[in-house]
Amino acid sequence: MATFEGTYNDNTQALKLAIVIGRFNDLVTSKLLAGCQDCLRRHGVDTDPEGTQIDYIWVPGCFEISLVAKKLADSGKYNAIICLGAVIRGDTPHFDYVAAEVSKGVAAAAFQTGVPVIFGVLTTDTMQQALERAGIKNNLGWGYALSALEMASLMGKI
Ligand code: INI
Repeated sequence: MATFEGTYNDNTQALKLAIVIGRFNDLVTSKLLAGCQDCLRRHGVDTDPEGTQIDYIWVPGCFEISLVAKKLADSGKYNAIICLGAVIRGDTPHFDYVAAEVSKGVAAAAFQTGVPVIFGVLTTDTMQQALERAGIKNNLGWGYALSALEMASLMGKI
């Protein structure tokens, strides 16, 4: 029997990635994107929007992310897709609907297509908590990029 593991530096200059970003709460999502790009650049990926390795797709909000992620995954063009969004709890149940749909939808896009689709969506109670996770303390965008690199590598091995 064997052990399979993805790595972070597996021919990264040949990867094709898509990043889907929700414009809602873009104070947060643009910071997640910057963290994501920083990580990818440091692992050898060309993050230039005019380059050949990453397509960037902005959508209105998290609710729209899954549809676009599924369409991108269906195209067969990408080794991994990273979804970035921020759902912040307000005074109404809206948060619950949006958070539930995006989490189910991202999982379904990956499961139905076999393409890694990374769930880079913050779900927090406050804007402060979201900003802390988007760079004030830590930038989770970095980790989402690492997950994409690892899964793209792993899917090529198993
Ligand atoms: N979209 C988000 O990305 N984050 C949110 O916190 C949010 N809230 O709370 O309303 C949100 N709503 C918009 C939603 O994603 C859709 O864009 C909109 O409903 C149109 O379909």
